[in-house]
Amino acid sequence: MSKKILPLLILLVVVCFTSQVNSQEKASTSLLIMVSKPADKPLKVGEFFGIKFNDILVPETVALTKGVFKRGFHNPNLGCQECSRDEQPVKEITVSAFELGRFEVTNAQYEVFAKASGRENADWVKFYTRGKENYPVANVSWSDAQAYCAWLQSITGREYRLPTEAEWEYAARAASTTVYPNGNELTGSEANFNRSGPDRVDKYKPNRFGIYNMIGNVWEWCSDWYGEFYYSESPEIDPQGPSTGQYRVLRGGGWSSAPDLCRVSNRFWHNPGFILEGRGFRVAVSIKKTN
Ligand SMILES: [Ca+2]
Repeated sequence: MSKKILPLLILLVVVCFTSQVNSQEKASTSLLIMVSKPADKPLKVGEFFGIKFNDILVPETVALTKGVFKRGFHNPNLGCQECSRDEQPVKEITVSAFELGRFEVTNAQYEVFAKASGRENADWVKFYTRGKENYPVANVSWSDAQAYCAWLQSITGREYRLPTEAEWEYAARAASTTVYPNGNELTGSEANFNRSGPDRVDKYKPNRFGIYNMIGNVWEWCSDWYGEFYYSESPEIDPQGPSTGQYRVLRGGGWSSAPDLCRVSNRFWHNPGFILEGRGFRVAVSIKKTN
């Protein structure tokens, strides 16, 4: 009898052990899903966009390969009213591989930093409504955005920073050569513009690179100083903007912008301390070159 029972006992132990391992794997996976829910799916209370680094919520990024694109306004025959000479001349620009936030930085992500750095009572809070954790952080200055990136760098050891203007346009175009990423017109089903407030960071379809809301929702701070004539003199590989200046660049237009301001080549600027409701940002991460 014992010869018959022994194999059954062994089988039972193996089944129990396997079940425990599977449940641990499932628990681990569900923890990951909790913070990196696929976009366009409803989030439950307490679920936030982002990934966890040592249990700290940080933005999810998309790795972009090195590429070449034509920077500037390519379509002068369209008679754009808002196009200015700062979008000329059109040049082929090479951008090295880098990572860019899949979404604009959210209130939930920024709040972690605000608590850690004592900025809980700063201007961004005046615009932050509870329940809007997955909306873009707004009312933040270029200096606030820089401080957030520096904090991310300090806790992760990764080179978080703001994207350059060239990186921003490369990612926003996603290989397009038109006025907007999907053509020469922009419709209300593609982006949040001409409206009264922000939308959740995954509200509209992503572009060809899998990145959301490059156009509209919040204007996005870039790392560069603004230079009106910079496109005439800039290097063609990884331009970083003028070495000095008075204003920092913003791109993409925001929820209250007219469509012309949301053109993918449009350039805007503010003092680095300037704060307004429709201004936010997304992060970039440098990829170390191996050669
Ligand atoms: Ca945006």
